[in-house]
Amino acid sequence: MLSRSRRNSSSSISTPSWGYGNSGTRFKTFAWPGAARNVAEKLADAGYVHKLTGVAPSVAIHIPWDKTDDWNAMKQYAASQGVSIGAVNPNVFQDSQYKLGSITNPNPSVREEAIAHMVECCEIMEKTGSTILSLWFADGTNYSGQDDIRERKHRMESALAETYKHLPKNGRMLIEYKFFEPGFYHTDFGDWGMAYATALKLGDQAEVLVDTGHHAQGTNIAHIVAFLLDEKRLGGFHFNARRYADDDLIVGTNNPLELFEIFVELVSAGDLAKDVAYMIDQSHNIEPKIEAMLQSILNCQSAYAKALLVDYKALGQAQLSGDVLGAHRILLDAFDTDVRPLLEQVRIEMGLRPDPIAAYRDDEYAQKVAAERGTDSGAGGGFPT
Ligand code: RM4
Ligand code: MN
Ligand code: MN
Repeated sequence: MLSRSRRNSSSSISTPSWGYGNSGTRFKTFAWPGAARNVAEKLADAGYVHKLTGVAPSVAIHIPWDKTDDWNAMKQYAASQGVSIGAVNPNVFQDSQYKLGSITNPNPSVREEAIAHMVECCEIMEKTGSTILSLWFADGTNYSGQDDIRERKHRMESALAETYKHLPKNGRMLIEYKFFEPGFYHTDFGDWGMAYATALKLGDQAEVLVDTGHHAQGTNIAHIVAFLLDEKRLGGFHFNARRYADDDLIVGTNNPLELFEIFVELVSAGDLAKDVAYMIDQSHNIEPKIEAMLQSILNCQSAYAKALLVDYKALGQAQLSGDVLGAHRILLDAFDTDVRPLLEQVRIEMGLRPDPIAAYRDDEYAQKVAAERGTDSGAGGGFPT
C-alpha cells in the first residue's frame, strides 16, 4: 500500500462499504451529513478515497446490506467509480432465526438457511469478480450448558465444508475469529487456533483472517501473525483499533507500535506475505466517515513504511549475538523515523496530492454529498427512545 512500484497485495488496502454509512453504538447512531445511504453512494465514496490515496482500489461488501438484483450493473458502476468489489461478507447474524446461532444452530433448518446464504455469497463472488469470501460468525453461547460445544463444532465444520465446495476456482475462504460478543460464555470461533484448525481441515483455499480488534487485552497479535504466515495460512486482516473491546476505531490511533510490530512481521516474512489481503473493518460513530477512512489508510501506510525501514540484516545479527536491547532499538530506530516526507514523495510520484487529508479538506466533495444526500433521519439506532 506504499507505491505503485510494489504491485502485490501489500500495495493496496480494501475499504469496507459499511464504513461509509451511518453506524453507531447500541446507545445511539449519530447521523452524519452526507453519509452514504446505499451501495452506490458507498462505492462513490470509496472511489473518492481511492482517488485521493491511490492505494484503496477495492471495496468489501456485506450481504444483504449491499444486495442488488443486478450484480453486473454494480460491478460496472464500481468500475466507473475507479474501484472493484473486494471481499464478500455473508451476514448470518441479523435475522431472528439466528438467535441460537447460524451454522452451529441446534436446528438443522436454520443451519441450512445459513449455508444457503453463504453459497449465494459464493455466487456473488463469481458475478462480481471477487476472490474472497470473508466469514465472521456471531455464533456462541451465553451460559455453560446452553449447548453442546463439540456438537456445535461438528455442525460448523460440516457447514463450512459444504460452503467450501462452492468457492470460485480462484476464491479463498477467510475465517475470522473473535473471543467474545455477542456470545459471552463461548464463541464458536473463539481464537486464531480454532480458525486455523478448521482451515487445515477444509483445504488450501481456507485461511485465517486476523481482525485486530478481536483479541483479549494484552494479546500479542504480531506473534499470531508470524505464526500464521509461517504456516501459510494468514489470509488477511481486518484493521481497526481497540482499547477495551471490539471498538472499531481508526487503526493506528491508540497503539501505533502494535500496528508497526504487525507490519514488521509481514515485511520480514517476504513472499510468505504476498497474498495477504489488507482490509479495514471500521464503523465510525462520531467521526466524519470519509476522513476517518483516509486517516486509517494513512496510518497503515506509515506503519508499513516504517517496517520497510528496519535494518533486517543488523537485526538478525543482533538477535544471533544475544543483544536483546540492541535488537529492540533497531526496531525503534525505524519506528521513530518520520516517514511523512517519504510518503508525500511517493504520492507526488503517483500524481496525487501529497497529503490526502489536506486534499479532502480543500475539496468540496464532503459539502457536495452533504447537500445531495442530506442527513439521514433513519439513523437513530441504539436503544429505542
Ligand atoms: C464483527 C466482525 C465482522 C464484521 C461484523 C459487522 O465484529 O468484525 O468482520 O463483519 O462485525
Ligand atoms: Mn472484522
Ligand atoms: Mn469486529
